[in-house]
Amino acid sequence: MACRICSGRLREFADFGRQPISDAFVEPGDPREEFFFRLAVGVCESCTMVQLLEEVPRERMFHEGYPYVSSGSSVMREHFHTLAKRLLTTELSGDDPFVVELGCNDGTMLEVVADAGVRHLGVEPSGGVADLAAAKGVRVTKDFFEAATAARVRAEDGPADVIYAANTLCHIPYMDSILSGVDTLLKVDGVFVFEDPYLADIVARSSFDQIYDEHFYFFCAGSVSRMAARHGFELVDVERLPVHGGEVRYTLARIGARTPAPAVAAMLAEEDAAGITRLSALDRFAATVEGNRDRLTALLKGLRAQGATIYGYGATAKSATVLNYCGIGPDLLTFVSDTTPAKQGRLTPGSHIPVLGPEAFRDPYPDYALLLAWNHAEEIMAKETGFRESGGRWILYVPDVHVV
Ligand code: DWN
Ligand code: SAH
Ligand code: ZN
Repeated sequence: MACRICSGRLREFADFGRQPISDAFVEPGDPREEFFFRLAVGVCESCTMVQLLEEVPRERMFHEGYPYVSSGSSVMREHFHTLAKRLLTTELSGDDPFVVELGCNDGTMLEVVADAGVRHLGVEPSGGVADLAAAKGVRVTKDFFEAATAARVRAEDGPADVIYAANTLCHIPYMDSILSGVDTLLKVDGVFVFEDPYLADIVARSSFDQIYDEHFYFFCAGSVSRMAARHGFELVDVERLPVHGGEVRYTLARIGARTPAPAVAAMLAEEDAAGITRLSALDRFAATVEGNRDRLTALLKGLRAQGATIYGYGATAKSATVLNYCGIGPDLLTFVSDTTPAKQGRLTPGSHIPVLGPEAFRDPYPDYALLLAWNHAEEIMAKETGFRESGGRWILYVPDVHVV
């Protein structure tokens, strides 16, 4: 396959084998066969964009039954509320400003904009979560954002002051259509702000489970600035974020419209010095990941052989990669605890471990819990102090396999 951004040659550096749709939790007894694809990742020799080598059709992932809700973490709710207030104070102009969010999910960010009485629109193809947003008073259209959607919104609502997307842009392979859509919809001096997992953090922390069907691109400042330039945009600001294991918030504006902040050049220089998109660095990442996979599997098997009970914590989309790549099934994890109603009572995709509500985690506590939602470690450990008090221990595999 050629680079989805520039058609350059892709060099594969990691292969996670046959993987299911990460958010397709299986109804017990459902006779339909699961869909599998080859999860492999490569880097473009020309534009340095890191990307998946196989693309899963979008309707298989994002549909009426898409289960993930942004509001499942109190830290993320706070994160989006803070961001929304910042956009409202810094990015709006004129007497009737307009804010657009791509992938607004259950409206966790836009509810603040709606409550402020500011004109807005969420573009969200997954119908179930879009309904949750609408129930909060958020105006939402159930569509995939692309060039045609942008043209329609522009015709109906006029141009946007700001287009925002969290953990969504990296999910969308068809970037030409997206960026030409942003060009159509954005005011002349408007900004496109998006935040996604940062390649440098993934490599530094060996957080290989950020790689799954939905995460098609792994951005860094270098690849994003080249991608932006193809459509007449430039990177004018970057900000590192602690959420989801390390992300960057990128701000794009039309070339020449804004003076780039010093943080942009600093991040570009840092990336060059570290060589994060060099094949040698990415090969090293892949080798580390293989070692961590072997250590994690050996640890879980050893504990089970001693008679220890182990539950999983957080039926994340990410965990599809860990569970299927490491061959972890119901023989090793009794069940996975998760607060999301749409995941409970179902089985994890491919690995078929039951998902139960958080009350099952406490009744009784296991000896060990594999923290699949490691990106929410602080929030979860603060909430589950009873588990540690009962003598339970957490198993983590990012940045390496360890027990706390
Ligand atoms: O990029 C994406 C991110 C934003 O969300 C999407 N492609 C899909 C999804 O990825 P994920 O499922 O890996 O995200 P999280 O936020 O790591 O998922 C956390 C899971 O853990 C949720 O299913 C909710 C659950 N949870 C829980 O059971 N107890 C979370 C918290 C904080 C808790 O206390
Ligand atoms: N922004 C939320 C949700 C991230 S999950 C958060 O950060 O928590 C990714 C979301 O992107 C899903 O809700 C999915 O339905 C949506 N999505 C996928 N493709 C899209 C597209 N082309 N346009 C708009 N949203 C899209
Ligand atoms: Zn390329």
